[in-house]
Amino acid sequence: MEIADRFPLLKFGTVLSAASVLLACWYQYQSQSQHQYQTSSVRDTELDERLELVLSSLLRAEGKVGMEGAARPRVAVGFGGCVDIVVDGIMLLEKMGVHPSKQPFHHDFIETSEQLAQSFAYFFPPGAASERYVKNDTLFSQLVEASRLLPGSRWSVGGNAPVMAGRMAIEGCDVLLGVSATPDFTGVLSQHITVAGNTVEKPDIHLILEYHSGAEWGQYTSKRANRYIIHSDNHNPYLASMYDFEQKLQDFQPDLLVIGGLQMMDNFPFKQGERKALLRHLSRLLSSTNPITGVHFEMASFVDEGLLAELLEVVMAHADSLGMNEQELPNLLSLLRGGIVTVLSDPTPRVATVLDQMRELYRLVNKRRTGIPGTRPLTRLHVHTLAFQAIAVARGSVWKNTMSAAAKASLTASRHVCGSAQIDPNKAKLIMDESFSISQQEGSQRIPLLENRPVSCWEEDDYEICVAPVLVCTEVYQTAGGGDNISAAGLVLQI
Ligand SMILES: *[C@@H]1O[C@H](CO)[C@@H](O)[C@H](O)[C@H]1NC(C)=O
Ligand SMILES: CC(=O)N[C@H]1CO[C@H](CO)[C@@H](O)[C@@H]1O
Repeated sequence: MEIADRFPLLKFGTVLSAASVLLACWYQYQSQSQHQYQTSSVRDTELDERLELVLSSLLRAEGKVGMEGAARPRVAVGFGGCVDIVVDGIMLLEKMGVHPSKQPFHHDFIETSEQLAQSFAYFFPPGAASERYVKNDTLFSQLVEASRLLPGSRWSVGGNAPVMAGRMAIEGCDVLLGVSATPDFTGVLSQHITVAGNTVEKPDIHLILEYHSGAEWGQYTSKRANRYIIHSDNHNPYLASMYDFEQKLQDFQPDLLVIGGLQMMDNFPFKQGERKALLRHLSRLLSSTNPITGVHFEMASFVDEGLLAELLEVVMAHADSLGMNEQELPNLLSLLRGGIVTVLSDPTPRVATVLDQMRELYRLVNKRRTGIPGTRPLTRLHVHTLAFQAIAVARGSVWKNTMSAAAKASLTASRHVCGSAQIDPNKAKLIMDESFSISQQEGSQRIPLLENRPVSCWEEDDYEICVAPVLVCTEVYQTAGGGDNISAAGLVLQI
């Protein structure tokens, strides 16, 4: 049960503070763009040169670690997969006769078209990504049917695990992928990916309702481009591929094991005890993993506190490495601090804010795990945001090349969102400031962003932190799947 239903005031508070954060960002953005506008004519050439220099320096940093000649790293990735149908969200809602609701509301799952209208009205104006389970087969089938016929709709292989697996195969790894797949699905995967899992007749389908910045839906206008995802998975929540994956894992002997896609369990109507049994099984699988195999867990958008708390205890506790975005970091941290998940956070946080949150997460997670048998200390934390990449790695741990990994993660973000392997500085901007403070604490050190050495790395306590600016794509091709491509690209250079 959603905690806000039990404490209505708390929820109001959360929404209120999220709204004021968003408002603050909006003003900051407004004044920044005005500032840019006034000075742009004078600085155009200077700015272009600066972006080109940052780009060439990032490329140099990425290229410092060559994979040529080395044996292909072996990576196992689970779980789940789906077919994504990407549509224009507003067009789909209009076609379905789902009218803008006057009562925006954040529902944990969707049962009626009225709830869909309320939920969409909640996330669309701020432009916050979200993902919801539809607990009504009739409604979901109607939405899928309508999407098929919608002009401009496109299909692709989706799901966190297949996207990460795909990226790693492209980057030179041999991959074992845990997924319940149809023969068609398996057919389109890279030859370097081996599928482990049961065969299914009908794939799970995810509907990706995309909208651009400034899109209008009745009285609502979106502040930034993003997506609202709905699904009604039958296979993914049961982690059905886990058993075959587990068996093949013995022989595969991966250098790295990556777990993601567990948000498909969020708010799924399991029978009593079913979810717990599945997670117990996964927990045993992880705790019996060879200690020389690194374990990475990729966070996602979770709203079910019970699930997230359980994951923290039985799944994440076995991971040496965690990956997440700027929404998922405060969400997990908030749970670690005292137990409430956050639904909306600042979509463009400052470096200092994120680094402070990372330090706290690192400390709290390691404190919880100390002395508990079967758990591993957290030695790597990667946070991907729109403006920058930040990776913290424990000194003396197995993770290598943190500087190059941060550069590669940053370049992958630009490549993915612009939809092109070549990055065009004319389609990019830097939104990170010319220098950043490493903490919000007064008197903290400031680090300048140097164009010829854009990735900054330094040591603190028992870990090293690297921060790389992102050349933010201004002509968006695709945002969905971004986090998975970025996280996977960063990991490849660190194993
Ligand atoms: C499920 O959706 C259908 C179609 O929109 C609707 O007619 C029906 O009332 C919904 N069922 C429930 C239980 O809300
Ligand atoms: C544009 C880009 O690089 N995105 C990629 C994310 O990863 C998948 C592979 O799983 C590619 O197909 C996408 O092109």
